Amino acid sequence: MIKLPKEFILGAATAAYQVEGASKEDNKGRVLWDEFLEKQGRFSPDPASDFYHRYEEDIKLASKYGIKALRISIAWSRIFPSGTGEINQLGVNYYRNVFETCHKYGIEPFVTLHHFDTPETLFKKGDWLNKDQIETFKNYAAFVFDTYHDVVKNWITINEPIAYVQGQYISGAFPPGEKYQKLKALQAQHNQMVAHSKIVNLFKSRGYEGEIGLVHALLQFYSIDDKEDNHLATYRHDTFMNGYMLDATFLGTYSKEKLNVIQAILGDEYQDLIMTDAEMEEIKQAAQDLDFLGINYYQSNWIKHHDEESLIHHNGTGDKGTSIFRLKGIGEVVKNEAIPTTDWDWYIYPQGLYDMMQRIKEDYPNYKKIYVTENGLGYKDEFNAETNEIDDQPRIDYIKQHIEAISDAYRDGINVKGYFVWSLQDMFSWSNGYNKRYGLFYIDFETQKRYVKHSAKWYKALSDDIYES
Ligand code: BGP
Repeated sequence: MIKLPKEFILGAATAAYQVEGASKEDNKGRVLWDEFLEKQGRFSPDPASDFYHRYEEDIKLASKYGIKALRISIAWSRIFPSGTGEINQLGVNYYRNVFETCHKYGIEPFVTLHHFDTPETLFKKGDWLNKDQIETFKNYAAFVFDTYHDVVKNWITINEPIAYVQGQYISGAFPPGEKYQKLKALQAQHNQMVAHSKIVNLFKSRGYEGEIGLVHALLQFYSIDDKEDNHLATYRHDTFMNGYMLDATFLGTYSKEKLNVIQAILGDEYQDLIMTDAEMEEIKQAAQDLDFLGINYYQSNWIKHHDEESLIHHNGTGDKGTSIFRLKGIGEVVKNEAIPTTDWDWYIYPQGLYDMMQRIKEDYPNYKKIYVTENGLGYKDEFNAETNEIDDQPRIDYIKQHIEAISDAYRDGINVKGYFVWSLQDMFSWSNGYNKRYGLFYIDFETQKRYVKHSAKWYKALSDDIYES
């Protein structure tokens, strides 16, 4: 049975580039994706869900279906089209309107500053590999805090440092499309942690009202069997994907054990990983002051040792069974026939979410609060043209099982205070396009008409029912 505290927030999540469309409107600056998608020729980011023009309709729908909070990201390049310098007042006004509209309908905005959409000018200078971007990001954040602190009280610095750079430098599914570049991935993660920390420290030192957190993509990794080398591979894989970032987030340093693993992964390249004392000071300070961790959890993986050449195939089409993930010296993701998967080969395993929250509590007892900031099912929804209905029972089952895991975690003493379903409405998926739908609300991308899925109705009923009396 699901029982959660009265203050538990049931919300939904979105990201600017995935919902707004209007990528060339009102002086918006280009981002790293624009050229990449143009060259690829598979998908257009326009009009996506046309949230730029239809935000009021979507926020109103959200409110009608019991949603209390909405995760929205600000497109940095709507405010600073070149990442820095000149400010675009139209972008500034747009987000104020969005936040005020949230309040009009009784919805609390949770606002992410960076959700996979670095401005193109900065991307061309190296993105997070360029340490100068840290200061530029801080200036953008300072402007945003000053401008919206009256209407936004919950901030997220960066969305998923690991997933972003993994797409950029490991799987190649994100621009610039490089593969197996472990040093770049680790350096860019560290630099994001410095950027995140500087923003937290700025927010706290200026005394803004509200809370600030960081969102990590956390998959739980399990060894495929009891063999020692597979256990070791699982630890390496976990350190690369989770442990390295979690240490920085909560310990404010990289523990000796994690650094040993990173050193083993990088070999001679380890000496090229640059972390300065001044950066580590920022990280240490932010770890003490962080208000919450956002966990984006979709799946778990089973791992075995892999010492052959790296080979990754990203299933971006929904052709079940086509994923390959083998990273030399780290590990291989192997099939676990006992666990169901989605058409994109994502393992459906709610226990992994519970285990991850327990791990945070045990390994990092100084954590203050957890929100599950993304969780949902990517699914090829079928629209019934006769009834205009979308029966997405598998999504309902998925969400229910994961909220049950959260309820269990809360019962077991974990301070988890909110759940944001990914996603509010169907939208553009970075490397999968438009057939991988997540929304509570169906969008006909031709007409932009919204339809209420069965999951939205179920979510509404849940919102009336889950709270402890
Ligand atoms: C997270 C991102 C989201 C969203 C989600 C689903 O990593 O923060 O932006 O895209 O994953 O992923 P996908 O769209 O690849 O299915």
